[in-house]
Amino acid sequence: MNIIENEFKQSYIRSLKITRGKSLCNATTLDKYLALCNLIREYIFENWVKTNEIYEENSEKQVYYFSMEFLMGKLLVSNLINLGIKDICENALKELNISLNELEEFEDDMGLGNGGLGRLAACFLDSMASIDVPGHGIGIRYNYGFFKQKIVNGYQIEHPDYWLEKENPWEVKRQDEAIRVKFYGNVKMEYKDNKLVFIHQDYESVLAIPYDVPIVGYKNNKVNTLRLWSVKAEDEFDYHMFSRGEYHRAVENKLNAEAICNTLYPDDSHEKGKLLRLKQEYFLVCAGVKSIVNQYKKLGKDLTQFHKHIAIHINDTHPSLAIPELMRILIDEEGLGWDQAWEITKNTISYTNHTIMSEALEKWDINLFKKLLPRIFMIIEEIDRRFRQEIKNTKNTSIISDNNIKMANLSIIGSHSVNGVAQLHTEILKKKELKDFYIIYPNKFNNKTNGIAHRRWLLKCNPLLADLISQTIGTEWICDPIRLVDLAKFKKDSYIKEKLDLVKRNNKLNLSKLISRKNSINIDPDSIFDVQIKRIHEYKRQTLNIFNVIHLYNTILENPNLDIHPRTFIFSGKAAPGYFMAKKIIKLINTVADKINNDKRVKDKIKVVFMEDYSVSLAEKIIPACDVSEQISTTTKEASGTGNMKFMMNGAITIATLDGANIEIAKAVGEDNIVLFGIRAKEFYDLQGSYNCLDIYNNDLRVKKVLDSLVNGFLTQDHLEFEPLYSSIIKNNDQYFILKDFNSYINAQNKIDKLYKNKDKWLEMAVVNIAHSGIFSSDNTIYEYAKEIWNVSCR
Ligand code: GPQ
Repeated sequence: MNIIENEFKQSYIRSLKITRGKSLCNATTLDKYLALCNLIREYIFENWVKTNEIYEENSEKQVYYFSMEFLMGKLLVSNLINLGIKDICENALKELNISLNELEEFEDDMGLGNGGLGRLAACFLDSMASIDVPGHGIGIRYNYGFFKQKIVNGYQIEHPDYWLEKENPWEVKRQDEAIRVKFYGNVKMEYKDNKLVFIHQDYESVLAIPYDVPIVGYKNNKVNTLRLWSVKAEDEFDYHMFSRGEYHRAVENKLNAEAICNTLYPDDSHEKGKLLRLKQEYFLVCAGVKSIVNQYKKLGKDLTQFHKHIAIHINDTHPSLAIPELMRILIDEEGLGWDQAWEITKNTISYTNHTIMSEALEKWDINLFKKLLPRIFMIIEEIDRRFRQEIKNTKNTSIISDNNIKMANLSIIGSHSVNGVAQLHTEILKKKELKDFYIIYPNKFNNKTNGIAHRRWLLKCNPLLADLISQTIGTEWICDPIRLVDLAKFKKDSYIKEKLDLVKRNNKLNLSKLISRKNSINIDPDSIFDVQIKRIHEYKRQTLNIFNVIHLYNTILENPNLDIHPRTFIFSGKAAPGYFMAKKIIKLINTVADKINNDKRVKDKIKVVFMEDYSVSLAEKIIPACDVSEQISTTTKEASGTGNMKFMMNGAITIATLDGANIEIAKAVGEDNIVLFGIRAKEFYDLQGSYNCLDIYNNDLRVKKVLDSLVNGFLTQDHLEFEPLYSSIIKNNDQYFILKDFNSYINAQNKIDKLYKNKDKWLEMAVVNIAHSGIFSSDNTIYEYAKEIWNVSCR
């Protein structure tokens, strides 16, 4: 053991003593875990203070990334890696008979997000800190994160995720920086010194309390901040009621007020128009913007130059009230005129659109809105009025219409940049969904293809592969992911390919063990691991995947000697609690799994596994073990996808539709190194109106057999169980083109089987995929945001 490890050991024992009051021999897992976190905090805080000093001294422009979701996962090991002390720590702990792995397992996931959008925000924080962008997250500290999923009899059951049960060692509460947030009431207008002023009165207010989480850059001594806001009822309003003897109402009011931060809405890409959600959105924006303005003024800077020092980015429209809120502060509190405030606001704010699906587009009923946020409503009305005055035809572009406020329209009008998240998505925004806006503001629109934090999604989650890569091409790729391309030279190198095969086999063995523990299913680590893990959604087409499995099962029953390489189909993902069809899809997967896994006639040629409670940390275990990455959404529907990037980076071969970032992945690796299938965007649009899915159902016997098996008792005695899935396809004329793409998908799957049988070719494809995954690091994405949207410094 070297000196540094020895020092770490001593410091750790000291930390146990002074932060937990324990010695090693009577420390529990909680003590051991918290003592380690507390020690690491010390290292982090040193750099946190220094980073903030540098930002202030150099007066650097700061970026604030506003998001209702930050799906951070676990922080312990990622912090160790970024500090550059993981090995030291791991070895020192080993000396003390403590397993770092076990402590990592003990940590709760910070699951403050639903899926892609929230995880993107987390990846962006990692990259901003690591490439020296002065960029911070602003979010909500939900008491309950994304629900925990249990599978009971094949059905999803939701349980609360109380992630704060153990104290959270990664946050610092700063109640002295609380912000007052006002709801309801009315606005009085009066003239003061010949100027019209707006006074918000008779409001109800709550306090927003910030909790700061340090975001550690990779070995660059930079530590940025994720500021999460929690809520506290105002003491005085309790006090008045208590003194009037209205005890119960006072307590009720307090609980009501504090409900704002209780739970994350679990409906991914689906907007529900609920009052509490609107409260959450305004709460985030009001507290976030005000604290930025406070800090800005504290530094003595001139408010008219605000946009030159501050960039505010809104992650989808959820934080779009930042626009009227900044206007309100500049006008009502700082006394600026409308035009000047408007220029500052537009130049401060930029907006990312993450979907074109109409059910996800946020709109608020004006009556509900006006009541909750009277002053903000007035400002939105005025923005809309001025827009209508300036633009002639505003049929699709006005902010207020049909008694609704359209948040995407507000976001576009009130910002200087609007971006989509993959090339196809941005093209669809410009040419179709937001065409009328593109005509008005051609220069606002731009593309920023999503990316992933390659340090978490390769270096951390797949250490064996990371080591192999570093031994082969050096370690530059860790800070400069494009360098992964140097691996391409080795695609014919049998030594490297053999090693890669061993790494994959090892990861598959580990996952097999986990599946055996969790699902009590024994799977063959030498089978093809075919994986679809993501939110359960009709457009993501888990149904198409399971239809192929049923078809394959039918084929094996007809031909027991079918020559295929054994395959394990792995699924994981959560359905929104109120999404009936998605829950049926989970039940269908589990029903098919039960039937096939227990049918001796299948002779282990195929197995189906549904892993419960999908999360960031579970993804970190599944992805390194994957051979086939399922990215099979209906074309035009998946704005980008980011799981697709994680899989290719870990050497999986993608089976994909030409949708979202799949198209760019195909371009990067070449069509020989990905398996594409299905209709393309043009055909998708051309087919609208002319397609009839019954033509396929009646003419393709395989399709008929699969669909009928949902309702004829083949899968389950209960003929009604899957009837809704069956009839939704038929009644909605196969809205997601499952039947349309079926044949093409089956052929693609057969192609995968053939390719895998040539192991040498397969490994070559895997090398090419890893080599070309570097462009999908969020470091690159953030680099482009920094240069082209935010105009801030970076490495
Ligand atoms: N996305 Cl609008 C979400 O995860 N949640 C949402 O509410 C919306 C979008 C996803 C989108 O479906 C994926 O295609 C993207 O890759 C991801 O956002 C990040 O941009």
